[in-house]
Amino acid sequence: MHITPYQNISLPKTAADTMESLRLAHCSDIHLDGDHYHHDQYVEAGDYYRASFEKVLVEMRNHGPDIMLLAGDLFDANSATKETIEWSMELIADQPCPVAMIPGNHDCLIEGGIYHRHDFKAIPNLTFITAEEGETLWIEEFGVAVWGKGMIDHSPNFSPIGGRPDRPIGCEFYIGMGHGIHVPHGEPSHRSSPIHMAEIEDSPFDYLALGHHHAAMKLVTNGVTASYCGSPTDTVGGAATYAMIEIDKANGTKLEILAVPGTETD
Ligand SMILES: [Mn+2]
Repeated sequence: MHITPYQNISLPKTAADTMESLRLAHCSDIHLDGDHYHHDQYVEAGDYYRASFEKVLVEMRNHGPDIMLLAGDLFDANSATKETIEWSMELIADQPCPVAMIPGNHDCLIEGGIYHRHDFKAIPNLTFITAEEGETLWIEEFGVAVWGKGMIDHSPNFSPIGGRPDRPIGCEFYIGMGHGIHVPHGEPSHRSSPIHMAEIEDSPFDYLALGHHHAAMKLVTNGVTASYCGSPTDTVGGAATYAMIEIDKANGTKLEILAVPGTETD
Protein backbone atom coordinates (compact mmCIF):
# COMPACT_ATOMS: atom_id res chain seq x y z
CA MET A 1 0.00 0.00 0.00
CA HIS A 2 0.99 3.58 -0.50
CA ILE A 3 1.26 6.02 2.40
CA THR A 4 1.68 9.64 1.47
CA PRO A 5 4.80 10.97 3.17
CA TYR A 6 4.12 13.16 6.15
CA GLN A 7 4.95 16.80 5.54
CA ASN A 8 6.64 17.75 8.77
CA ILE A 9 5.79 21.13 10.18
CA SER A 10 9.09 22.93 10.08
CA LEU A 11 9.34 24.29 13.58
CA PRO A 12 12.78 24.98 15.00
CA LYS A 13 13.88 22.47 17.60
CA THR A 14 13.40 24.94 20.42
CA ALA A 15 9.85 25.80 19.39
CA ALA A 16 8.26 23.90 22.26
CA ASP A 17 10.03 26.06 24.82
CA THR A 18 8.61 29.20 23.31
CA MET A 19 5.09 27.88 22.60
CA GLU A 20 2.73 29.35 25.14
CA SER A 21 -0.20 27.24 24.07
CA LEU A 22 -1.07 24.02 22.30
CA ARG A 23 -4.23 23.33 20.33
CA LEU A 24 -5.69 19.83 20.24
CA ALA A 25 -8.53 18.30 18.24
CA HIS A 26 -10.02 15.23 19.92
CA CYS A 27 -12.16 12.65 18.15
CA SER A 28 -13.17 9.14 19.16
CA ASP A 29 -15.46 6.19 18.49
CA ILE A 30 -15.57 6.42 14.72
CA HIS A 31 -16.48 2.72 14.31
CA LEU A 32 -15.38 2.34 10.68
CA ASP A 33 -17.05 -0.64 8.98
CA GLY A 34 -19.93 -0.41 11.44
CA ASP A 35 -23.34 -1.59 10.28
CA HIS A 36 -25.87 0.46 12.19
CA TYR A 37 -28.75 2.54 10.89
CA HIS A 38 -28.79 6.29 11.30
CA HIS A 39 -31.55 8.88 11.30
CA ASP A 40 -34.07 6.10 10.59
CA GLN A 41 -32.61 5.63 7.16
CA TYR A 42 -30.78 2.76 5.69
CA VAL A 43 -27.37 4.07 4.83
CA GLU A 44 -24.66 2.28 2.98
CA ALA A 45 -22.82 1.56 6.20
CA GLY A 46 -19.25 1.69 4.97
CA ASP A 47 -19.88 4.90 3.09
CA TYR A 48 -21.55 6.53 6.07
CA TYR A 49 -18.70 5.79 8.46
CA ARG A 50 -15.98 6.77 6.05
CA ALA A 51 -17.75 9.95 4.99
CA SER A 52 -18.36 10.92 8.62
CA PHE A 53 -14.71 10.39 9.52
CA GLU A 54 -13.56 12.47 6.56
CA LYS A 55 -16.05 15.18 7.49
CA VAL A 56 -14.97 15.42 11.13
CA LEU A 57 -11.32 15.55 10.08
CA VAL A 58 -12.13 18.52 7.84
CA GLU A 59 -13.98 20.22 10.71
CA MET A 60 -11.06 19.62 13.06
CA ARG A 61 -8.48 20.81 10.54
CA ASN A 62 -10.43 24.06 10.12
CA HIS A 63 -9.46 24.91 13.71
CA GLY A 64 -5.76 24.52 12.92
CA PRO A 65 -4.86 21.96 15.59
CA ASP A 66 -1.24 21.29 16.46
CA ILE A 67 -2.14 17.65 17.20
CA MET A 68 -5.17 15.41 16.63
CA LEU A 69 -6.16 12.75 19.16
CA LEU A 70 -8.10 9.56 18.32
CA ALA A 71 -9.22 7.99 21.61
CA GLY A 72 -10.16 4.47 20.53
CA ASP A 73 -12.68 2.50 18.46
CA LEU A 74 -11.51 3.83 15.14
CA PHE A 75 -12.95 0.53 13.89
CA ASP A 76 -16.20 -1.16 14.85
CA ALA A 77 -14.63 -4.60 15.01
CA ASN A 78 -11.36 -6.42 14.54
CA SER A 79 -12.95 -7.98 11.43
CA ALA A 80 -12.70 -4.65 9.56
CA THR A 81 -11.75 -5.15 5.93
CA LYS A 82 -8.24 -4.73 4.59
CA GLU A 83 -9.59 -2.09 2.23
CA THR A 84 -11.07 0.00 5.03
CA ILE A 85 -8.00 -0.38 7.22
CA GLU A 86 -5.62 0.70 4.46
CA TRP A 87 -7.94 3.56 3.52
CA SER A 88 -7.85 4.81 7.12
CA MET A 89 -4.07 4.48 7.33
CA GLU A 90 -3.66 6.65 4.25
CA LEU A 91 -6.16 9.17 5.58
CA ILE A 92 -4.30 9.47 8.89
CA ALA A 93 -1.01 9.82 7.02
CA ASP A 94 -2.56 12.63 4.95
CA GLN A 95 -3.36 14.80 7.96
CA PRO A 96 -1.17 17.91 8.13
CA CYS A 97 -0.25 17.43 11.80
CA PRO A 98 0.79 14.70 14.22
CA VAL A 99 -1.98 12.31 15.29
CA ALA A 100 -1.95 10.35 18.56
CA MET A 101 -4.11 7.25 18.96
CA ILE A 102 -5.01 4.44 21.36
CA PRO A 103 -7.02 1.32 20.53
CA GLY A 104 -10.49 0.86 22.04
CA ASN A 105 -12.51 -2.20 23.02
CA HIS A 106 -13.95 -2.70 19.52
CA ASP A 107 -10.49 -2.63 17.94
CA CYS A 108 -8.51 -3.97 20.89
CA LEU A 109 -5.13 -5.62 20.51
CA ILE A 110 -6.25 -9.25 20.54
CA GLU A 111 -4.15 -11.73 18.67
CA GLY A 112 -4.88 -11.50 14.96
CA GLY A 113 -6.61 -8.14 15.44
CA ILE A 114 -6.34 -5.13 13.13
CA TYR A 115 -3.22 -3.67 14.69
CA HIS A 116 -1.39 -7.01 14.46
CA ARG A 117 -2.38 -7.41 10.81
CA HIS A 118 -1.49 -3.83 9.86
CA ASP A 119 1.45 -1.80 11.09
CA PHE A 120 0.00 1.52 12.24
CA LYS A 121 3.37 2.38 13.79
CA ALA A 122 4.66 2.72 10.21
CA ILE A 123 2.43 5.76 9.66
CA PRO A 124 4.98 8.58 9.93
CA ASN A 125 2.83 11.18 11.67
CA LEU A 126 1.03 8.73 13.98
CA THR A 127 1.94 8.26 17.63
CA PHE A 128 0.23 4.94 18.41
CA ILE A 129 0.11 3.69 21.99
CA THR A 130 0.06 -0.10 22.32
CA ALA A 131 1.72 -1.08 25.63
CA GLU A 132 -0.82 -2.83 27.85
CA GLU A 133 0.89 -1.55 31.00
CA GLY A 134 0.91 1.96 29.58
CA GLU A 135 3.56 3.99 27.83
CA THR A 136 4.67 7.56 27.38
CA LEU A 137 5.42 8.60 23.81
CA TRP A 138 6.77 11.97 22.75
CA ILE A 139 5.76 14.34 20.01
CA GLU A 140 9.06 16.13 20.16
CA GLU A 141 8.39 19.08 17.91
CA PHE A 142 5.92 20.39 20.51
CA GLY A 143 7.56 19.02 23.66
CA VAL A 144 4.43 16.92 24.18
CA ALA A 145 4.32 13.72 26.20
CA VAL A 146 1.32 11.47 25.51
CA TRP A 147 0.49 8.67 27.94
CA GLY A 148 -2.03 5.88 27.52
CA LYS A 149 -2.46 2.11 27.43
CA GLY A 150 -3.07 -0.36 24.63
CA MET A 151 -6.20 -2.31 25.51
CA ILE A 152 -5.99 -6.04 24.89
CA ASP A 153 -8.94 -7.19 26.94
CA HIS A 154 -12.03 -5.08 27.74
CA SER A 155 -12.59 -6.47 31.23
CA PRO A 156 -13.03 -5.26 34.83
CA ASN A 157 -9.34 -5.97 35.35
CA PHE A 158 -8.27 -3.45 32.73
CA SER A 159 -7.84 0.01 34.22
CA PRO A 160 -7.36 2.46 31.33
CA ILE A 161 -5.79 5.27 33.35
CA GLY A 162 -4.75 3.35 36.46
CA GLY A 163 -1.10 3.79 37.39
CA ARG A 164 -0.54 6.81 35.17
CA PRO A 165 2.93 8.27 35.71
CA ASP A 166 3.53 11.76 36.98
CA ARG A 167 4.41 14.51 34.58
CA PRO A 168 7.67 13.58 32.82
CA ILE A 169 10.67 15.83 33.23
CA GLY A 170 11.20 18.10 30.26
CA CYS A 171 7.65 17.93 29.01
CA GLU A 172 5.99 21.18 27.96
CA PHE A 173 2.50 19.73 27.60
CA TYR A 174 1.23 16.45 29.11
CA ILE A 175 -1.67 14.64 27.46
CA GLY A 176 -3.41 11.52 28.75
CA MET A 177 -5.60 9.19 26.70
CA GLY A 178 -8.00 6.48 27.88
CA HIS A 179 -10.79 4.32 26.53
CA GLY A 180 -13.35 2.98 28.98
CA ILE A 181 -16.46 3.51 31.07
CA HIS A 182 -16.81 6.59 33.23
CA VAL A 183 -17.51 5.61 36.85
CA PRO A 184 -18.87 8.57 38.86
CA HIS A 185 -18.12 8.94 42.57
CA GLY A 186 -19.95 6.41 44.72
CA GLU A 187 -20.89 4.03 41.92
CA PRO A 188 -19.87 0.37 41.92
CA SER A 189 -16.86 -0.54 39.85
CA HIS A 190 -17.68 -3.99 38.48
CA ARG A 191 -17.79 -2.79 34.88
CA SER A 192 -15.18 -3.38 32.18
CA SER A 193 -12.38 -0.82 31.64
CA PRO A 194 -13.50 1.49 34.45
CA ILE A 195 -12.29 5.08 34.56
CA HIS A 196 -13.09 6.39 38.02
CA MET A 197 -13.87 10.04 38.60
CA ALA A 198 -11.35 10.04 41.45
CA GLU A 199 -8.63 8.91 39.02
CA ILE A 200 -9.57 11.71 36.63
CA GLU A 201 -9.50 14.31 39.42
CA ASP A 202 -6.15 13.04 40.57
CA SER A 203 -4.57 13.01 37.12
CA PRO A 204 -1.53 15.15 36.24
CA PHE A 205 -2.47 15.78 32.60
CA ASP A 206 -2.97 19.17 30.97
CA TYR A 207 -5.74 17.37 29.11
CA LEU A 208 -7.18 13.87 29.36
CA ALA A 209 -8.79 12.63 26.11
CA LEU A 210 -11.33 9.88 26.74
CA GLY A 211 -13.32 7.59 24.49
CA HIS A 212 -16.11 4.99 24.73
CA HIS A 213 -19.22 7.06 25.58
CA HIS A 214 -20.81 8.22 22.34
CA ALA A 215 -22.58 11.14 24.03
CA ALA A 216 -20.03 13.83 24.81
CA MET A 217 -19.24 14.53 28.46
CA LYS A 218 -17.14 17.40 29.80
CA LEU A 219 -15.30 16.47 32.98
CA VAL A 220 -13.74 19.64 34.33
CA THR A 221 -12.94 19.58 38.01
CA ASN A 222 -10.18 20.23 40.56
CA GLY A 223 -8.03 21.93 37.96
CA VAL A 224 -8.20 18.90 35.66
CA THR A 225 -9.75 19.06 32.20
CA ALA A 226 -10.96 15.84 30.62
CA SER A 227 -13.69 14.89 28.21
CA TYR A 228 -15.44 12.20 26.31
CA CYS A 229 -15.70 14.02 22.99
CA GLY A 230 -18.59 11.91 21.67
CA SER A 231 -18.61 10.25 18.27
CA PRO A 232 -18.61 11.60 14.71
CA THR A 233 -20.81 8.68 13.62
CA ASP A 234 -23.37 8.46 16.44
CA THR A 235 -25.85 11.21 17.30
CA VAL A 236 -27.00 9.68 20.59
CA GLY A 237 -25.86 12.87 22.36
CA GLY A 238 -27.94 15.09 20.04
CA ALA A 239 -25.32 15.46 17.32
CA ALA A 240 -22.11 13.98 16.01
CA THR A 241 -19.41 15.71 18.06
CA TYR A 242 -15.70 16.26 18.59
CA ALA A 243 -13.72 18.40 21.02
CA MET A 244 -11.32 21.30 20.61
CA ILE A 245 -8.84 22.02 23.39
CA GLU A 246 -6.48 24.90 23.99
CA ILE A 247 -3.80 24.28 26.60
CA ASP A 248 -2.42 27.64 27.65
CA LYS A 249 0.60 27.57 29.94
CA ALA A 250 -0.48 30.76 31.71
CA ASN A 251 -4.25 30.33 31.76
CA GLY A 252 -4.88 26.58 31.89
CA THR A 253 -6.94 24.42 29.55
CA LYS A 254 -10.03 25.48 27.62
CA LEU A 255 -12.36 22.78 26.28
CA GLU A 256 -15.19 23.01 23.77
CA ILE A 257 -17.45 20.24 22.50
CA LEU A 258 -18.53 20.99 18.94
CA ALA A 259 -21.20 19.48 16.72
CA VAL A 260 -20.40 18.44 13.18
CA PRO A 261 -22.64 20.79 11.13
CA GLY A 262 -25.78 19.17 9.81
CA THR A 263 -25.81 16.29 12.29
CA GLU A 264 -27.99 17.84 15.00
CA THR A 265 -31.03 15.65 15.65
CA ASP A 266 -33.46 18.30 16.93
MN1 LIG B 1 -15.61 1.65 23.12
